[in-house]
Amino acid sequence: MKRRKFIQNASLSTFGIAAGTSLFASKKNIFSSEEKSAQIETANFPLVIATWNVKESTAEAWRVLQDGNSALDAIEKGCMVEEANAEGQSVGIGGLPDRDGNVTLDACIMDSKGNYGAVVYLQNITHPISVARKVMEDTPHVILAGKGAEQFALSKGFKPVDLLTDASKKAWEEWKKTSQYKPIINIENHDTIGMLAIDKNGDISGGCTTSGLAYKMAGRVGDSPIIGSGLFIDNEIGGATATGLGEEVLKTVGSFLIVELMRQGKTPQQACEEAIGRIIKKNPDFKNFQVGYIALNKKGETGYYSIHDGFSVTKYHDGKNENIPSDFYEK
Ligand code: SD4
Repeated sequence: MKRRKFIQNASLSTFGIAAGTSLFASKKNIFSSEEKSAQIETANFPLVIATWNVKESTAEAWRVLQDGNSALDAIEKGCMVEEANAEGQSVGIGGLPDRDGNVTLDACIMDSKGNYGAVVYLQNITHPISVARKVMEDTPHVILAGKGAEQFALSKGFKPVDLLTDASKKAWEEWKKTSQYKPIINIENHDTIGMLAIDKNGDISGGCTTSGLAYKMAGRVGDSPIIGSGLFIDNEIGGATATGLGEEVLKTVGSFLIVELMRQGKTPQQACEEAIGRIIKKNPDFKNFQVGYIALNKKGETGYYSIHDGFSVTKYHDGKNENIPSDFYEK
């Protein structure tokens, strides 16, 4: 206690000595330079970035941001577009099932105040991102799982839906002929959504929604709904989110790691690269699986990186909605 107080006092007085004279002598200058930097930074707002090629989702999020709504609203509405797309086989309706033929969804959402809500192993509901938001806003908890999550969703007026489409059922029946389980690089079909947004006020929120790995064991939960792994936001610093083989993201708590690296001064790009490097160092099998990260900092700067070729991001900024290929480690 004493020591901490001493350190606090010491740093305060150091600040006073180092900056004191100019601070008080030129208060006016300080304010004007702050205003200047605020101008430069807000020029980057609003902005939305998401994993994979999901232009319709980012366009919806952008529209919500342009209307002056919060980053949180933009995230929910943007993610909902892909969840409702029955052709996408890794999010919401149409997602590929587990090995028993059940479509089970994971999602989470985190706002600029540090609030978080998630659902794991949710069945029969098209919009897990919205249920996650309800968990965050309407319950004293942060994660609801399985039947309990489904009952909660129904109690909130969500309609029960059969999420297994003919195309996904067919793919599952084909898979059953060999029942060979191995993560296939980029099986994600390029639409598992991790999304980060910064609104006009410079506040950051994020979301992540997925049907998880195709043909996973019944009961398996991935990184996407787990705070710090599939998603993390700290509105003082920035946010990060992940896609790919969730087990590897979970073991390295990837999104939290990226935000902490940015806190230490790394750019979003450097932080994503270091988080991928951490996985590569720990798991020599990295040639056989994919992980991709995206990150956004408080200035509206972005970064993205993956282990293998094939990962891309969609960024809506300055009126432009672009799908951009990511740089990657394994060349
Ligand atoms: C998972 N990370 O359940 C998810 C899958 C994914 O793009 O992101 N696919 O492991």
